[in-house]
Amino acid sequence: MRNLIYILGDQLSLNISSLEGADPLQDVILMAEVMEEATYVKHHKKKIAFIFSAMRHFAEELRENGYIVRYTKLSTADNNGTFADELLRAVDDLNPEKIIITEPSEYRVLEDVRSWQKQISTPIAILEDTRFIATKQEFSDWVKGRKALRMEYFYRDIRRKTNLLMDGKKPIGGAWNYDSENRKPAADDLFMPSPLTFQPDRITGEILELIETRFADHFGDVDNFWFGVTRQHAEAAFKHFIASALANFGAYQDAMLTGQKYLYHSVISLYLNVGLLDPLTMCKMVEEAYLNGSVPLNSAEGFIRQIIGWREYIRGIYWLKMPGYEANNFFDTKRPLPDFYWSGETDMRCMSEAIGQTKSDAYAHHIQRLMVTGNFALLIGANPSEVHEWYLTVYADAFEWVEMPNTIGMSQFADGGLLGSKPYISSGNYISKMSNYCSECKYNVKEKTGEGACPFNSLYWHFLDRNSHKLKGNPRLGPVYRTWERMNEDKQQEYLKSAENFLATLT
Ligand code: FAD
Ligand code: DLZ
Ligand code: SF4
Repeated sequence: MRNLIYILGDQLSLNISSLEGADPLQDVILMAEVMEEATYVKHHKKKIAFIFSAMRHFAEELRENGYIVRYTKLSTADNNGTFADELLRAVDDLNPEKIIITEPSEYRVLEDVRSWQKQISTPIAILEDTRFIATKQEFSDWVKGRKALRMEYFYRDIRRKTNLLMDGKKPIGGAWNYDSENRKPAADDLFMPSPLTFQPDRITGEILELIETRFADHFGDVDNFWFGVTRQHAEAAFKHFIASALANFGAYQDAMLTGQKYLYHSVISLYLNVGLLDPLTMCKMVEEAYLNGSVPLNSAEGFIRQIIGWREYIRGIYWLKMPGYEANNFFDTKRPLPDFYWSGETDMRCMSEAIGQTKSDAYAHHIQRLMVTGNFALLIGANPSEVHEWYLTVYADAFEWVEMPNTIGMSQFADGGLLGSKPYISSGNYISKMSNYCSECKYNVKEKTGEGACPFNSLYWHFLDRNSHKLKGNPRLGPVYRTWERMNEDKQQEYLKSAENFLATLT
């Protein structure tokens, strides 16, 4: 036998670099469901079901393309439970000339892969992951000589590089972004699309049974599994998004509504992150929808920016700062995450909605993650590494390279402002403006202090007051601090006392 090609659970792409030049007659592809990966955090049940099912369907796709696949199921009798053990077993059985693997997306696994050569004499080739638009090298070149690493400037370079929505050297429409048009609250009577759903087939059915027995103590519901698990599913889901939701994506990107889990979001991050969709192809489809007049520019540009801007930038930051990024704790906070992050049982309507749908569907959209659960964790002074572990556990799209900078950097400001120019914090007012949650909440968003008042209101000032030595010099927070200082002392004390009382109730 010639080469043994190892494909990991988020490398489910036919154009993955490890398959380039593969010989279906002589090479063997190795894929393995391993307990170590399924339990390094106690992933949401639907996330494990999705990944295992997508892996098994990808193995079928490879076989249909003529490849020989050695696939270890979790239930295989001699599965020793780690990537390395499965490799050693395969090498013993097959005696390959060479092992080929595309570099893992996470530092933790990359370190593991790098250590294999010490245990094995067969040469191991670790290839670059070419499925991103910017290479790691391009990102570190972009960083050189810059004082601030703001996404916007990186994004503009990638727009130029990809030529997406460009008119020569200028952005189509004359502006690089249309954020000012993209902050509308949604009304309940608007037509609400929903993502394409899929019935579990025999393969997924078998996995769902496995999850019920082997991962019963993991977070989340496994019933009503509706995710796509094949490339065809993912492509159909994305086309459905373009046809039914993209036009409104821009305007209502930041909106939240009770009972509406998805609004006009694409719900494709899970497919994209495991390799069932290709980022550049997706952006070209969105550009085409704009050029043929089906969607407005603010939506097309807004969506493309998420993919070629935020997603690529976040990956760049991860590799720039690993290892060690996870240990950042700028505010030096230690509070454990309250139990209701796992149960969803809280009187705060915004939190119970966001956590409830996280539990049922392993999904919440960006503003729920950033301005509800993330905002609350930051305001109460939760330990950022616990917050990071929560986000990594609960979302179907969560892989450390994308989750960690979003949590440690964007949401918790634990890196002290490498990624964001100020902390994403708000009082209840922002949530009230962007959602209808408050009208159904036990707390009163208009009340500033006292038992019935929205907790976000006093926590907001408590956060600013207790961190003023670290934040007061931040020019973007100047006006807020001036408002705080103008308040009379009794009022300030009322806020602080109210927040203290609330914090004392948290378990
Ligand atoms: P849409 O709103 O439809 O956006 C389209 C696509 O843009 C997404 O599918 C995603 O691929 C990309 N995108 C948008 N924003 C970001 C971003 N900030 N970073 C990277 N890509 C982005 N995204 C993940 O893919 N995995 C994570 O583990 C993850 N963890 C997050 C944790 C926190 C605290 C926060 C604030 C954000 C996190 N995000 C994460 C980013 C974002 O919330 C999700 O990508 C998005 O909600 C996925 O839903 P969607 O597919 O409907 O996205
Ligand atoms: C997330 C995940 C899970 C739950 N299980 C597996 C698995 O059993 N086998 C596998 O190859 N990949 C799995 N994954 C995805 C990996 O964690 C992902 O490929 C690595 O994080 C890459 O660094
Ligand atoms: Fe959330 Fe406060 Fe509104 Fe209740 S009143 S939903 S706690 S923002």
